[in-house]
Formats: sequence, structure tokens, C-alpha cells
Amino acid sequence: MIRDIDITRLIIEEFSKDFLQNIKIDVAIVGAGPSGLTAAKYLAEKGKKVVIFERKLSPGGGMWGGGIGYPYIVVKQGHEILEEAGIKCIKRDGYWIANSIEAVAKLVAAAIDAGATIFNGMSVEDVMVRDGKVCGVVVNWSAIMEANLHVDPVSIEASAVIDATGHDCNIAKIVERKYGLKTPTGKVEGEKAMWADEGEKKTVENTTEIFPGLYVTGMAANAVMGAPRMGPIFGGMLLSGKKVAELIAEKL
Ligand code: 48H
Repeated sequence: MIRDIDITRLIIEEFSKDFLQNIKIDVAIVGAGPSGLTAAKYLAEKGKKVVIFERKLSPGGGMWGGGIGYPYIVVKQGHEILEEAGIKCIKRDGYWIANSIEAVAKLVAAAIDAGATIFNGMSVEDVMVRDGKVCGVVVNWSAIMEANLHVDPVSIEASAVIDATGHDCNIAKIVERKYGLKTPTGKVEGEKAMWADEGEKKTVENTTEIFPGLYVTGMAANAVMGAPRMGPIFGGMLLSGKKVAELIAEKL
């Protein structure tokens, strides 16, 4: 016989256990788009305790929709990251093409199989800072935030935090507002107009520590540094995710 309250108890017990095991971690990644998922996979493979907090219910960020809703993405460099995750890539005219739904599904699976945890429906609304260093994130349920309810958030301690929030660079903006960034201008410069070639290169170049303990990856890196967007080409996102994983793994 199925008892309704068994279902309730099992869900609450399992989530509570999972969450409590993750209140002190090595790396908190904000955003489960392609850059955050890639960073999670490589950090977890290096034995780091990694959690991605994703505001939406579905991880994948801006990759699901491919280009203009056609579920395909294009990659010039970094296709090996897709292939390592088991994603089929077709080579044509010097580019690689992959199905965006397969790409998201398998990047999510690769991050989880490597040992990363994803908490969905959770928004990072603030960071913790001690002695001039970001040392954690402050999280709340997205539903609570959407409803604009006055419910206080909870804290997660992390040795490093990654802003992988895409175009909005939400975590960089919080730190900019409260402390100023440790970038050449100290400010979020804002993303520039579409230029795929330059945007792809700059995404990787701009992947860096922007405040002690806070790193930026993917589209957020270009938004912070004032570099172009690049449309539905995703190699820069993947390479940036891998780079930020390497930068952090060296330091921790
Ligand atoms: C929890 C949050 C919060 C928050 C946001 O947009 P994304 O896919 O980001 P990237 O950088 O991995 O990939 C960018 C790519 O998808 C893209 O948009 C490209 C290449 N555009 C080019 C162009 O020219 O337009 O994912 C970011 C994720 C999303 O899932 C958000 O829901 C999530 O971050 N997020 N999660 N707490 N405060 N803010």
C-alpha cells in the first residue's frame, strides 16, 4: 500500500540530508548554464565539493533554445568538451554542430556523474564577505523571491564562488554595489554588441577572479569586462567553464 505521508517524509528527509551535507563546500557556482555546468564537472572531477545553485527549475540556462529556437548550437573551439560529455558533434565547414537538447541533458548528467550537486529553484541573493574575501553565498527559494515575500535567506560557506549567471552577471553586480570589483575599472562594464569571433576569445580571456574569492565565467565574464556577445556559438562558454575550474583548483 502506498501511504501519502511516506512520500512526504521521504522527500523532506532526503532533501534535508542533502542540503545539510552542502552548507560548507569548496565551490559554490551560481547558475547552471553551459559555463557553470562545465565548471562543475571539471571541479568535481578534481575532487572538489561543488554545488550549483540554479534559480530556475531546469538547469541549462540559455543553451536549450539553440539559435532562434532551432535546437542546434555551433562550436568553433572546445568541441572536445562536448564530446567528453558524450555529446554527438557533426563537423561541417570548420565548425562543430550539436543538438542543444542533447548538449544540455548530457552536460547536466556529466556534472552530476562527476559528483557535483545541483539545487534547482534556488536563487543566490547575496554573498558572504569576511576580511575582504567572498566566502559564501546567501540563498533563498526562487518562489519566495518571485512572490516578494519577506522571508530571510540562509548561508552557505564556500572557499570560492563562481558567477555563472550569464548576461545579467548578478553576483558581480552585488559585489560591485557593496564593495567595488578588483577589476581594472572596479565596475561592471556591460556587454557590447554582437561579434562572434571577438566575443568567443574574450570570454575565455575575461574568465578570472574579479574580487578575492569571486570568479566570473561564461557570458558574465564578458558582461563584467565590457566585451561583445557572440550569439548561439558556445565554445567560449565551455572553455571558460573549464578555465575557471582550473584557476580555482590551482588555488584551493
Ligand atoms: C541562481 C541564477 C541567478 C541567481 C541567474 O545564461 P546562461 O546560459 O549563462 P552562460 O554564461 O553559462 O551561457 C551563456 C549562454 O547561454 C548565452 O546566453 C549566450 C552564449 N549568449 C550569446 C548572446 O549573444 O546572446 O545561464 C545562466 C544561469 C541561468 O540558468 C539563470 O537562471 C541562472 O544562471 N541565474 N541562478 N541565482 N541569482 N541569476
